[in-house]
Amino acid sequence: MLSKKMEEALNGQINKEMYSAYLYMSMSAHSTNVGLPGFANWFMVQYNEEMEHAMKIYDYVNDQGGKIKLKAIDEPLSTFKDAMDMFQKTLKHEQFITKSINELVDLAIKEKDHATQIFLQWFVTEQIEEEGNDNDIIAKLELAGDKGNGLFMIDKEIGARVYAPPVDEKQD
Ligand code: OFO
Repeated sequence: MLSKKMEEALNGQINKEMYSAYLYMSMSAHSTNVGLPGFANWFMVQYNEEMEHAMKIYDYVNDQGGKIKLKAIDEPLSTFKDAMDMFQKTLKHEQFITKSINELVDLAIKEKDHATQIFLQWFVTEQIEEEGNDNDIIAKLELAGDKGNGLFMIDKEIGARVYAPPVDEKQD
């Protein structure tokens, strides 16, 4: 069972994950517009992952007998200076999400909510991977440059990213 405070905070995190999905969908559209299909693919995979994060929390709140309360999703940016700008904004956003997950863990500890603490560990680990991926691509853009041949190569490389849907853990 969730406390009201925990329930509210988890609902808030669903909104943040939905915003993340929206933001990356917007970056995907922008990448398509400027002729970067690999970046468009990468951000669309990211969009799918964010929807998965939102649904994971949604299912958890329901499983705990909590109440889902959806809120409006903020409008994301729709234009970006270049590929580097998109990834710097992505990293900054993921750092914000990491902080938000850490605050949820702090609250779960304060509330002595062991189930939610365990549930959130998946997100703590996921954020290490998310920030790591962004740092890697930023390093590549710094190294190879974010125009001409270098950009073309990175676009090709990240265009190979494939979305792997989660296996259904809920089969009893
Ligand atoms: Fe990008 O990890 Fe969820 O938001």
